[in-house]
Amino acid sequence: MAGSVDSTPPPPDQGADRPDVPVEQPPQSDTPETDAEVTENDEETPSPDPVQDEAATIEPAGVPADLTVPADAASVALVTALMRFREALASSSLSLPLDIVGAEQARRQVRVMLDQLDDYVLPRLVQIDAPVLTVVGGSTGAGKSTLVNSLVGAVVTEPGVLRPTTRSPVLVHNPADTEWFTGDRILPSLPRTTGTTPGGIDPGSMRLVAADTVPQGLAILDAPDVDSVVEANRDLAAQMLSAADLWLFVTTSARYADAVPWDFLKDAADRSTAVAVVLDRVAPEALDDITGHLAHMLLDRGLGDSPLFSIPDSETDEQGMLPKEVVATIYGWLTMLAADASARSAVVRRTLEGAVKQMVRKTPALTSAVKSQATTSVDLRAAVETSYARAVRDIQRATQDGTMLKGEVLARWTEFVGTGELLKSLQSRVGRARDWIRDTFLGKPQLDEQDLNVAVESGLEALLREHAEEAAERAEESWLSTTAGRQLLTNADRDIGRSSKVFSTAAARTVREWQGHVLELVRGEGADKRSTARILAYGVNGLGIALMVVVFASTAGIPTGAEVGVGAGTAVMGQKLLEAVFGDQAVRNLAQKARQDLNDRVRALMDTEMARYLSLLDAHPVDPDAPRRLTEAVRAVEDCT
Ligand SMILES: Nc1nc2c(ncn2[C@@H]2O[C@H](COP(=O)(O)OP(=O)(O)O)[C@@H](O)[C@H]2O)c(=O)[nH]1
Ligand SMILES: [Mg+2]
Repeated sequence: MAGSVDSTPPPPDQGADRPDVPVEQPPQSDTPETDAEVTENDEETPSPDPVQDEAATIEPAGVPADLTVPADAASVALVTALMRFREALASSSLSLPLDIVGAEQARRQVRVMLDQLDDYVLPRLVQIDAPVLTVVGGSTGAGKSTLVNSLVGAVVTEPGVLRPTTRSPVLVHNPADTEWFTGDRILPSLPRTTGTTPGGIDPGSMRLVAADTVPQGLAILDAPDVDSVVEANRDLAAQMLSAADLWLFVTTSARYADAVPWDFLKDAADRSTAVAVVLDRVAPEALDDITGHLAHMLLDRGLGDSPLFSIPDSETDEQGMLPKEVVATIYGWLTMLAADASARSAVVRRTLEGAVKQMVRKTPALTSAVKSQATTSVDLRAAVETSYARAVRDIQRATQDGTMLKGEVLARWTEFVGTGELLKSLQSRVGRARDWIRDTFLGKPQLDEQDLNVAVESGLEALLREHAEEAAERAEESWLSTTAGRQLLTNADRDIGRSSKVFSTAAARTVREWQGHVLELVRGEGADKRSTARILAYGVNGLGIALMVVVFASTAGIPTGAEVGVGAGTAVMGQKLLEAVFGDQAVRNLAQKARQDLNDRVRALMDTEMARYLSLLDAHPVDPDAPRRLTEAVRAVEDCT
């Protein structure tokens, strides 16, 4: 509900604290009146009776139902392109999760662009006839609120020394323009409050005040200080300035060279926003010097065509207002602007086009920031994958090149197959090994394979553990060497640089399951009766162990004759034993299958270990397609401008 302020200054006893005057506005036409004459209240609404000022308020009619999309095809195309661009922007904001160089800036850029599209560009394009929003901006104490009150001729916004930092921004408009502002057409993130009492305390909302001294077709927004000590207020000030059709930038003769306002003015110049500058509290004798200098500064910074107004230093009255005559020029200028449809449209189009062009200009840098995210994410993943792939490869090698046939495994195996006799037999007459094997094993299926099994188990487990440790360590190291990697590791288990807590158990299970699978292979191979009989004769466990030994010696080569050494040589016995039972080809197949199965299990085991790293990365997803979408979307916008 918009409060209303009379054009005539209120009598002293009523003051500015007059309660809300209930007013209901007629639905806004598509093309608001261009002349500044005050529109009277709708006749359906009883004229406010001064005696019944505190009567119940009437709900405002809300957003105009007939939102108009600009009729010309070019504008429609631009709106469509900008909506797509908005979508691409919103999705790229999700694709900036990694703290790499330029990420924070890019995130900010996305926020600023989204705000600007929502707060200004899209609503403005869709409703090109909406009143010109003049945002009064500047540093703390520059005199913004005083100027707004003096222009409106009533205390609508709180000036003063008290300076509450959490004060809601105030938007003053003509009563006939109410409908343009009550809805969420512009600055949709700010809920509206109404009422004429200045100094609302909710900084997250915007107070609407209807005043018939403000010409129809133009609204004045008293924004928070651009240099407020409260960050939220500074952000809000920036957001409001980017929602402005026109900036009325207030500065004082003492502070016009301050850096912060010029950062904003520079941004306005970059964006070709329409800006008018108000130089406040100028001592008459310094007027020429200071305005000359300021005009020069504006020219230097690309704002040479901005109107420059000066307000001579004057006493404020008991309501804190400046004398009418000192603000008359600004008031006259604003009124003229409001009354002139083509001047208004020129201001709006200039700021609108400037905003769109600035977005187009700034997008490539944003796109490359999004691209860097994707590259970084790929790099981080690759570092981890490489580390674990190496572990898998190393284990694969060590389980085939004879490495496993050392120590305890070798000792148990030689114990199992016997040493001296067999070796001698192999060395002198390899061809007779088969006979020996038959003689040795036949009828002794209950040989104690248990020890050997345990030795294989613990040997393999130790191998897996060693490589899992190394992989984890390498992965952590590589992540620690990058900013984004360090960021991901902050959410990690402290022990991520080591194999996981459950690794030992998982590795033991993997080995046991592989051993089980090897036995299955052996059992499954004896399909015909003859081999079944032999398998029974030699024992499934014994044959299974022989197969494991063959696997462990796969790439070591099966030596013959004089080359036979202790490690690889003992594998020959396994090979011969299996060949005696299954035949050469079958043994090759069995060994191949057993090897493949071991590799698959090792890979699965390491994948689980690696998943600890990848899940950290997956918690920061980057869409690799985001840069392309952004580029295409901005190109479409560019084509419309
Ligand atoms: N004498 C004098 N005081 C002013 C003038 N403009 C602002 N002030 C005072 O300066 C203080 C800050 O003004 P205010 O309008 O609140 O500044 P804002 O922070 O930019 O909104 C208040 O005490 C005002 O009364 C002026 O032109 N002349
Ligand atoms: Mg103020």
